Amino acid sequence: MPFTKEKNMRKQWLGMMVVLCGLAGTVSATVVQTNILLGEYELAGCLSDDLVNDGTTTLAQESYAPGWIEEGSPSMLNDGKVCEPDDYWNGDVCSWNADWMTQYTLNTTTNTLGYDIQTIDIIGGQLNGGINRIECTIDYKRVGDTEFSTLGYFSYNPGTGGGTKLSLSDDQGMILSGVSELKFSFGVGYVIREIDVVGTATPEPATLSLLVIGGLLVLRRKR
Ligand SMILES: [Ca+2]
Ligand SMILES: [Ca+2]
Repeated sequence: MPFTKEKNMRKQWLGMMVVLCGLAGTVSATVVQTNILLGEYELAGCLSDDLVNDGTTTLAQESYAPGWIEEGSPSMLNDGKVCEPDDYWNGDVCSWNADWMTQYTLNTTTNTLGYDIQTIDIIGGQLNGGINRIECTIDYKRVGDTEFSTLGYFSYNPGTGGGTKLSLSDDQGMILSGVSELKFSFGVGYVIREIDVVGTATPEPATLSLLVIGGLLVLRRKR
């Protein structure tokens, strides 16, 4: 094969790798927010096996900003419950009177590429139709990031009714890829009961690797 032709083929493969890598890193085409309002004395259900739930192998660490908790505890935000059986009125809520942040570090020891996030649900509301608005800024880090990036500020204030749920998804099926940390920042005076983050370990780019290896083998044979 003439040298220039081989060089051109290498350039083509390099270009394809760049395009494929770019596609693999594409996230968050459009985040879709869905608001759910239930009646008084009704609460949305939650998950106990999501990525950030207490006790799951995918959650490595959780931390909270210092502040004044008015009622409950931030640990109630990921305990897999929305109420206590013996305290249906206000059990399993976290409310606070200062700007507040809760942060979840995902386990990247085994899943070294982080996690693909499909949905994020924030569940809140007093059962008597009292405070049920949800306003939250969500920040994230991907594996290797030193600084947080902002996914967005999301709010839902129905002004009436009981339990609320702010649900985020993506029109392409994945909100973020390769995530290692998530941070939820709230303002003053919310009643939040659970944060569910659904996702899976970010897969090895097996298809991409096979394509690249295959291309290199073809080039090697033709030399
Ligand atoms: Ca949960
Ligand atoms: Ca809870």
